[in-house]
Amino acid sequence: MPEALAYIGLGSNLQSPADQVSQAVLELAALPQSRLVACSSLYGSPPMGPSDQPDYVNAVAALTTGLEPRALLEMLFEIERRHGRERLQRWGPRTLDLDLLLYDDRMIDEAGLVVPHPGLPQRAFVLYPLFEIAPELDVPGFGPLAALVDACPRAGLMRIEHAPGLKRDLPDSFT
Ligand code: A4P
Ligand code: MG
Repeated sequence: MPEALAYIGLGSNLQSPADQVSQAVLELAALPQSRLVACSSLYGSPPMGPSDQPDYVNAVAALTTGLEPRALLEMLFEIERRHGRERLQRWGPRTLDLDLLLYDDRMIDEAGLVVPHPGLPQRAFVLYPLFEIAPELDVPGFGPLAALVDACPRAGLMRIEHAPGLKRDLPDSFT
């Protein structure tokens, strides 16, 4: 089947968040029928939701993939499980959260799978890293990414590291 371009949001605020996110990027790169084509810097961000939890590390990765959206989502859950993810509290702390942000220009609204991810348009920790790797992007149903970024305050979001470890650890096919 033809390849799609998918964007994945990564977030962690437990057990060495930067390492969790960096490791997860490598696991995304290793998914079947898929190739990592871009990855943002890591960003530190204050928690959205309950404030009695540590700050988050967030990033966005881009994959070309032959996997259908459902199959890709299942593999994201599998990576979350490998990182010891427990679903305890909505918007609560987590070792790893992977969100399927975009899948080509598809709009999907099914039980358990909504694309574009509903949080995307108003979350600085998604919009800014996404803009770093895809400044020209149009978000289906929401318009130019640049306009969404302009309308969204940074809310304490800070770039902390430039795609750490990637050059060292990624296969040669990553250019
Ligand atoms: N789901 C539907 N569509 C999607 C999609 N496109 N990608 C469903 C991923 N999952 C999707 O997710 C709940 C359900 O969403 C899943 O069963 C899946 O089928 P979850 O990750 O188990 O639940 P959650 O994370 O507790 O709730 P929610 O509303 O998804 O939270 P978010 O949006 O994941 O936010 N603060 C900062 N600074 N940075 C963060 O990354 N993250 C969260 C969690 C809270 N605060 C944060 C951050
Ligand atoms: Mg989630």
